Amino acid sequence: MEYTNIEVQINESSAQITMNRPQALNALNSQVFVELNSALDEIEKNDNLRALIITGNGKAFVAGADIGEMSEMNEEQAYNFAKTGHDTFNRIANLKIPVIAAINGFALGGGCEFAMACDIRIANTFAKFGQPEVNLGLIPGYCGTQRLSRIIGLSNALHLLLTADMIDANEALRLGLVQKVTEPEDLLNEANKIVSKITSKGKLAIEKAKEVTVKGINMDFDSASKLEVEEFSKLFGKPESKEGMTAFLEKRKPNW
Ligand code: CO8
Repeated sequence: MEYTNIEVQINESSAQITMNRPQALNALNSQVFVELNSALDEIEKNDNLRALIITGNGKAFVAGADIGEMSEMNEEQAYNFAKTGHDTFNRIANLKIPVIAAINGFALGGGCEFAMACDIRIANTFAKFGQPEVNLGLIPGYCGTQRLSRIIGLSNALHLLLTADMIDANEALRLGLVQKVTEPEDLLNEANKIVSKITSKGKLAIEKAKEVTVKGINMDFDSASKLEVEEFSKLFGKPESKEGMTAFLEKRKPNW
């Protein structure tokens, strides 16, 4: 597919999606979701990929769902638009490979929800976060009510959701919404450093560490513990763990 609202870069072992609708601060409209899903198809099919970076062009990561498009919607259309966002972001959250959001500017409303569907978030000092939907007489519709409270806790989430306050990158770091803050020129370097660390580990171990953690947070504790034991023990039947442990004992780097 030819992309006009996003850029997709496939490297040897990682991919990057750059949101590229800067004239509308990368706002999410129906066409953006079509392109995002097509990029995800491409990424899912490529077994060489070990990590995905998502970032934005211009002064926004994503400034939310497209308010112009939403203003024309009836209830049914809004339901479908919200469902498309849920499905797309759940796809990202459940992607086998880790996803790093490199947040270069505004991450508001649907943009903050997009970032929260990613596994790790780093931000530059220009980044701003918030769930301003109540300013529009709306609530988050891409799972922000659920992901925000799981990431920063119930009261911190309600504080942001109910006041629509916009917070800067350092406040986001303090709340645990992002894991690192960088200078603007260092953002992608830092994201790629994380990618390099991830790609130096066992491929299956990385996939399973993500899968069990992401699935587990939405399960009851006993079921999630059971899932961990099952997936942990299955790794002992794989050459990757044999090589990892042997390499440690032989005081050498694993040859995955
Ligand atoms: N949708 C559409 N266009 C947008 C959006 C948006 N979310 N954000 C910015 N733009 C456009 C502006 O309209 C403007 O266009 P134009 O130049 O044609 O007038 C252009 O981008 C540049 O924006 P500004 O001139 O406003 O730039 P500023 O630097 O002055 O301000 C802000 C930046 C503070 C980010 C400001 O643009 C803003 O407040 N944007 C809206 C932020 C917002 O409210 N986001 C939440 C939207 S609601 C949402 O995301 C719900 C998600 C769930 C949806 C469920 C589906 C039904």
